[in-house]
Amino acid sequence: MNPKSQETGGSRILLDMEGALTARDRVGIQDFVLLDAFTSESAFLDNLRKRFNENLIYTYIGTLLVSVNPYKELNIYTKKQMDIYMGVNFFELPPHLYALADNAYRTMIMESNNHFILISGESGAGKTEASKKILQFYAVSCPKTKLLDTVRDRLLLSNPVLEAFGNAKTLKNDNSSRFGKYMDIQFDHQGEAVGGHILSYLLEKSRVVHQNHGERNFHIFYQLMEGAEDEMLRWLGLVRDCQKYSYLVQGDCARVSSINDKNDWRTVRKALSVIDISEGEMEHLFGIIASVLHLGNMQFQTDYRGYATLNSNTELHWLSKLLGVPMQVLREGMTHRKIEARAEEVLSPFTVDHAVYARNALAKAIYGRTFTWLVNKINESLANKDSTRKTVIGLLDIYGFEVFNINSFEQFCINYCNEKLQQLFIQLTLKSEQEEYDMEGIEWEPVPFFNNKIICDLVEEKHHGIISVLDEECLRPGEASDLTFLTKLEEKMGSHPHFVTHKLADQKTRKTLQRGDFRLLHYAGEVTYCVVGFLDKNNDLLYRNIKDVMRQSKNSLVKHCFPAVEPDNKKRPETVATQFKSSLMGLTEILTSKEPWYVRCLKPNDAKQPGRFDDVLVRHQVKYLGLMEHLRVRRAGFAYRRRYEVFLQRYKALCPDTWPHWRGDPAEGVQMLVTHLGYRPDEYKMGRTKIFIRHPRTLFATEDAFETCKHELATRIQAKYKGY
Ligand code: AD9
Ligand code: MG
Repeated sequence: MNPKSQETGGSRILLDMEGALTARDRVGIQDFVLLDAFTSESAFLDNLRKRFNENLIYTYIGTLLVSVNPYKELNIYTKKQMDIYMGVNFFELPPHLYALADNAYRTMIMESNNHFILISGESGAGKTEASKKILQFYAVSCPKTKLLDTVRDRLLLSNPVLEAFGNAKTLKNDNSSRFGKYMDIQFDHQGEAVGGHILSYLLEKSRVVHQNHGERNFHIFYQLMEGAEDEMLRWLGLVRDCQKYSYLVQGDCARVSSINDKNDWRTVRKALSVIDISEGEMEHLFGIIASVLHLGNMQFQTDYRGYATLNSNTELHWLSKLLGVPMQVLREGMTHRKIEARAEEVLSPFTVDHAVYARNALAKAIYGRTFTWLVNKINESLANKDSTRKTVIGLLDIYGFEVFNINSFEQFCINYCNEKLQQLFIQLTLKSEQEEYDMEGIEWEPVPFFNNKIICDLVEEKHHGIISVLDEECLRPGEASDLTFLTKLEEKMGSHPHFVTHKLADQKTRKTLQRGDFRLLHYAGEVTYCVVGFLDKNNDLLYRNIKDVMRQSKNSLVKHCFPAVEPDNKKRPETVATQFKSSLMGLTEILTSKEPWYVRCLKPNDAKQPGRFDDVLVRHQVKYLGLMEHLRVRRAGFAYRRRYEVFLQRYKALCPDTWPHWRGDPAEGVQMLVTHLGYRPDEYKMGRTKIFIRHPRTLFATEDAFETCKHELATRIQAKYKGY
């Protein structure tokens, strides 16, 4: 433990809290749990607002951290601040991300186990910023005995790279994550960051070919256009003008005041080389980005037979060069598909609509596969070759819940993912907390809460959920359509309390729905989804002969992305939604095997402005994130619990009756120990297998006493052996 906390006795903690009390009227309270009279939503909100107005954006509910996006730079993320928070217990300093990060880190070291930090909140609430700050804290503040600067640089610089390729400006957030990211930071037994591993989840590929008004494509396209040297652009066959590229103009907002694409380009270039992407690979990588833009400009016209032909050879020329495929092969691939007829393969020409569809599918596939390649490259560079046992802290930063005027398959997946994370949160906190008290025979008042499992089931249940119905329709090509999908949903989900359509709705609600819509009542609010495109996006079909064309590429990166034997070369590859569902199940498994920490991010206003705290908006988030329920459970319950054996093993030196060995029943030993330490009866309860401690401060005082005891023991041993 840090020397700072050795100086800090339990009484000092209490003094600090009293100090906080006197300042309460101005700056609010830093932990909702520790103070009385905080049970109403309005009081909760008052406290958040007060603190927000004082630039105090963090508040605790026990060990959960609530964060309100300040939408302005605060001077609280400096190296000095990091040093202050290193090794100091919760509640000794104002709430901070660093305190949470540091406590997770120290618990990991102390207990040799794995942890994760779940960062949640809606789009624009500050999840990605929080995850970056935590990563910086670990990279900068952890001990450095070996020369592992490269690992730290790589951990940090993986961020700008993935953001360039996986983030974009949306109407909600100028730097919106369009993929989910789970990152393990690996630590060795000395607590040094020695490696990392990233898992990415469902990139929103459709953005490559289509953006809504006011939104952009992925940042990397604009960075390349703004930042690349003239010579590079010439080599890629590009001109420095976004307006010339069909895939970049649809949103009509290539420039964003909060984004400096030119600077970001420099950062990304540098970062790519730090994560071990060679010059040759970079050439291929930007060749692919440029080829996506050329694909977007490829135009077709109808020939005299009604089939698609290419308008010009310009794009074909550049594509052939950049993708390393002969022009003729590419031309054929873009305008025909191969079909099998009587054991023979014949070429069937596309109509213009078909050709545009195939072109967009190729652009999405190339981009999506390149993104996967990039994640793998980053993982190679973060991999720790040393085989000794490591513990990890996982950081989860995923796309937040979002509602637009028109919501499609992408929002359906994103919101489903948030629904799953909320379910996990409920399971790990509210539900399991209550179950544990029951199991341990601890008396307490159960807290009612809304369990969103019903919505998760509606989406994902085998044979009955929305995803199953969607997959069934995807199995009936030619017969099924987005509208037959909707009809099937109406048949199957008709009476579900969280599902409604135009046909099923009462008169009042019907007015708010179109015929091609279905509405889900999510935990975070209702979202109306337009079914158009659901089948297509779920199938994510790429014609086989286009894949064959890509396989002939001379470009090693393209070849890598389109291997001769595809991993999903089964008869019928899994649909996008089903793959996503499985990957989320995998994520849940990863997370449930670790110790959780939570950061709940709140968005103070929809205008992305500093200093504005919109009560209605924040109240809604407080409600759906279940913060009040969490507070009630925390207030009714016990902040810490330890198995008797673990507790006794750690603190037995503090009591002459349990030191050095306690041979009796561990529960009796713990009882003896806490009586000796002077725990008041209302401070703890003895369960069947664990001791439950009401306030963290009680445990901290014990921990401090333990540190002092260790220190004294070490001094005594030193003195004893001095003479030898
Ligand atoms: V999304 O679900 O990926 O669309 P996030 O990740 O929750 O969303 P993000 O972290 O990207 O939101 O934050 C949005 C913007 O708010 C950032 O670009 C910053 O401009 C601003 N922000 C967020 N957190 C902070 C902060 N702690 N300090 C200053 C912040 N600005
Ligand atoms: Mg984000």
